Formats: sequence, C-alpha cells, structure tokens
Amino acid sequence: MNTLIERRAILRGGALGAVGLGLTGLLPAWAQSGTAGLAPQMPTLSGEDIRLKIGHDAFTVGGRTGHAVTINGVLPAPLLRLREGQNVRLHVENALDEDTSIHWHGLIVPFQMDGVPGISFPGIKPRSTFTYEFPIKQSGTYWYHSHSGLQEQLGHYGPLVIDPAGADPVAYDREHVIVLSDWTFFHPHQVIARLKQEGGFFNRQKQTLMDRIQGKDRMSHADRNMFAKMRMDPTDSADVTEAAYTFLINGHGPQENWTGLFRPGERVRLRIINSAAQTIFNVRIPGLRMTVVGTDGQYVRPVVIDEFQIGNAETYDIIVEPTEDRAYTFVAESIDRSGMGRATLAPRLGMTAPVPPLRKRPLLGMKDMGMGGMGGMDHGSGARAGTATAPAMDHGSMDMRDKSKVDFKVGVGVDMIAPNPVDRTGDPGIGLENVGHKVLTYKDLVNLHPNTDTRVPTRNVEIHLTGNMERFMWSIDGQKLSENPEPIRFERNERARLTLVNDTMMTHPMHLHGHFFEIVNGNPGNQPLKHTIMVLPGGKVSLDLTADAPGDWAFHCHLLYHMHAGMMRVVTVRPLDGEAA
Ligand SMILES: [Cu+2]
Repeated sequence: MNTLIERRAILRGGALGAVGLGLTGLLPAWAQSGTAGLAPQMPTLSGEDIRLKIGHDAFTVGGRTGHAVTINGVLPAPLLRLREGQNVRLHVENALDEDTSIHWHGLIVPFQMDGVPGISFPGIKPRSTFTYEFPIKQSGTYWYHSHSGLQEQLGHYGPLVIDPAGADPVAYDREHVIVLSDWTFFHPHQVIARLKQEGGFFNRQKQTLMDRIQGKDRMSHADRNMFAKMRMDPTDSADVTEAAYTFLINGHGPQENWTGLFRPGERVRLRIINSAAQTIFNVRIPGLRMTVVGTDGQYVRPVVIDEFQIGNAETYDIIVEPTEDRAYTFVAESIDRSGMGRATLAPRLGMTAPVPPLRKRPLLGMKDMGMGGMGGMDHGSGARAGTATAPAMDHGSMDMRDKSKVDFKVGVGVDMIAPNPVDRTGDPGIGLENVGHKVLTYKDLVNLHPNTDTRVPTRNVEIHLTGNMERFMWSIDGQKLSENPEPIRFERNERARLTLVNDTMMTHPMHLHGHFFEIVNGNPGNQPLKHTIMVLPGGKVSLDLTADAPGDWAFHCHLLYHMHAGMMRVVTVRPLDGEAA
C-alpha cells in the first residue's frame, strides 16, 4: 500500500509517524491529535466583546516549522461562537508591520463592517485597533479571514458559528467544526511569481522541465524538487498542488491526524469550512454516508450523499451517524488528486482507520472546454488534465476566442471564450462524474424554508469569468480589477438574475459579499441560498439576487491567487440610507 500518509512518514520521518501504528494510549493527547503546543480542542471566544490580535507566529506541521500570520497565536484562528439576535463588538488589534483586515465571510453586516480594504473600509494600519460592531441577524456555519494581500495563505482565517435564537432546525448530539486549508512553506509571493513563470514556460515549450529546474534558480535542492513536481499545465485543474502544499484539517497535517470523537449511535454534526487559499476539496468518509443539512450557513432539506466537492469559502453542514465502535477516516482530497487532508472520527483518541490511496488524476472533457452542448463533438476522448495536448487546445482546429460571442474586449488576457457553455448545476464537479457512489450536485440542494422574495427577476446580468491560463491572468469580462472596470450596479431592492459564464478550464468559486443569492437549480420557491458558488469549467450558472444591501461590495473568485490577479469586481447597490433614489 502506498498511501499518502505512509509516503509522508517515510519522507519526513519523525515521531508522529508512529500514529499510523495505532499506539492507543501510549502517546500524550496532543501527539495523537495536535501539533505540539496546540490543544486538541479548538480555542473558542463568545460574548459581546471579543478581542482578536493579529500577529506573527511559528507554525509546525509534518516536522517542519514555518512562518505564519495568526490570530491570538493560533492557526486556524479561534472559533467565534455567537448567537442570533446578539450584538457583537470585535476589537481587532494589528500587531503586524503591514495593513490587515478581517472579512466576516457570509455575515450580513453594514458594508462599513464588511472588512474589504479599498472597498468597504480603509483597512487596519500596523499597531492600531479597529472595532467592528454589528448585530447578528442569522445563524449557521461561517468563517472569517484576511482580505489584505496574501495573508490568508499564511494562516489568517478561522471558523465562526452562530447558534439560532430559537430551536435549531438540525437535531444533533455532538458537533465538530472542521476547517480545511492549505499550508505552504513557500512565501505566497514566491508562489505567485512561480505561477507566472510556469505560464511562460508552457508558452515557450522549448526548454525541458529539467533545464528549467536546473537553470538560474537560487532555491535549495529540496525546494527545486518540490517545484519540479508542481504541475500547472494549461489543462490542469489546480494551480498549486501537493508538491507545494500540506493540506490541513483544523491546523493539523495528515500525520498529526486531527481526531474528532463520537459515541456509537450519536448523530454527529460536522461543520465543514473550506478556508484554503487555492484548493478545492473532494470530501468523503469511507464507510459513512453523509446527510447534507446546510450550506453556506443556510439550512437545506436533508440529502444523503457519499461525497461532495467543496469550493474555497463554501461551508457544508452534514450529519453522520456512526453506529460501530471503530474509527473512520475523513478524507479531503485536493481537486487535482495531488494530495489530501486527513483526519479521523473515532470513539477514542489514537484509533485510526485505513487511509484510501489518492485516486487517478481527473480528466477534462468537452464540457470543461465549453463545448457541452455540442453533442456530436464529444468522442469520449477526455483529455488528461495535466497535458497540453487536449484536442481543444489545438488552436488551429477551432477558434477558441470567438469574439462574436461576447460584448467585451477580448485581449491577451483572454485565451478562450466557451463556444457553448451549459448549465452544470447538475454535475458533481471535476473528476467526480464516475466514482461509483452518490456525489452531491447543486441541483440536490433545496432550501429548507421558502424563498422570501418571489418576484420574477426584472433584469438579466451576464458576467463572464475569463483568463489566460498560460500567463496566469485572471479577470471578469476580460478586465482585471486594477484596470478600473465599471462597478456592477444594482438598484436597491432590485430583483435581478445573474448568469455567470465560465470561459476558462478551471473551476472558480465565486463569492458575493453582503448578500445571499439563490441558485436557479430547478427548485422554484425553495432555491438554495449561497454566498459562494463554484462555476464549473466551460459551464454557466444562473443566480437570482435581491440586491437589498446598500453599499459597495466585493465580488470575486475565492481562489486567492485568482482574486489577487484581478478576478474581482465592485458591486454597487444604491441608493444608500438617506440618499435620494
Ligand atoms: Cu478563480
């Protein structure tokens, strides 16, 4: 068996490799379920006044220590546990020597409290404190994170759970918050520089990989090898892979094996949050079916599944009901199958279950190239993600930039316009089409409560997600945010239908601040509410929006490096309070 865990244990050695041997009771609790110095239990803050201090700390995973940006000294940041109906004042002290910020992801707040520097507030200067204050008007599973630079990649994120004012629509005996993330020992600016260089490499196609690696690099041999393994080809499904990333669950690497306890027979609620900077995960628990009861903090009708794909910034609440006195492995496999986050659910600390091997790298098909509706063209010859030889990439055989399809300028930053994008809300996500068990799709989501705004949308707004993969350029309607595109404007309380069209071959988890939109997924009256939605490659999705939150809001891809590259817009809802209509 050549599982990830064993491979890592061999490569990195260290005392924690013994965990896989099942030495129940022989190791102290932290060694079984935590990095040294981090308690297995998540630090939790509640009440009306909460103090958060953003600073630098060392972070250790897999026997190696790196530099992190932390909140109150921990990664992930403390769990904020609030109650619907309360007021909260969050005093955020910046102990960094650069600006910072906190965005409360999915929370309905006045725009001045939304925490996006340059859009909703000026940011928090070094050695200063900013107090956020707002009423809590909702319940469910959310999170919070930096909206400054690339700090999120360095550890600046944490979970936020709001208990309902009344009875919880979800019955459960026990719960665990599960924060998925990606950690790298590279500085994020190194990562982004490389992403751009890699693109140049694939453009030139003259050098061999080894020429490049052995060239003018001043990196250590180990780091060169790691980058050599990073696969960032034009048809790849992830930009940054396991070669550069350690996938974390509640701040624990696969070896540290974060463990959540249960008693057989209990209904266990898992609040799963994708806090990764650049990783979409496939989540499953071999041996346990999962009942989805919520997404993005909103309650849905229970749906039983075996696996789901979770985009950056999405959250899912699921119920599992383990009846046996045994351990189960919680698997969070990266979308490109280059690695996984691993945790364990067990009746006692120290128990482990088999870790499934990584599955084959996913293939991209005609749909992923925006040719979904062109039935006769799909010969079943899927292109392997990770090669540049996909048939559709042969620019000689088809015009991938048919400018007549769109009404924006198609410049060098756009390498493809999907010829025939289709609604993919019924698809399970890249690589999950034929896994032999039930995978959640967006069409399975039915809002538990009827939608409150039943008006028919009066305006259609089509928005294209665009890019040039080889140059690592990412944009909306062909323009980066730095090019000062016009904001996307809504009349206050306007009911509009947004259609997002993905003209690229990557999945983009798109997030709108300050609002929930409804996915138009064939469940009229009970369309699921989301703050973040994955738009599959070559696909499109329609969203009904009631623009009821006045102010300026960010709208962006939640892949951190895509947002950083410019896949972002300002959404403006007017009039403000007291302003003439
Ligand atoms: Cu993106």
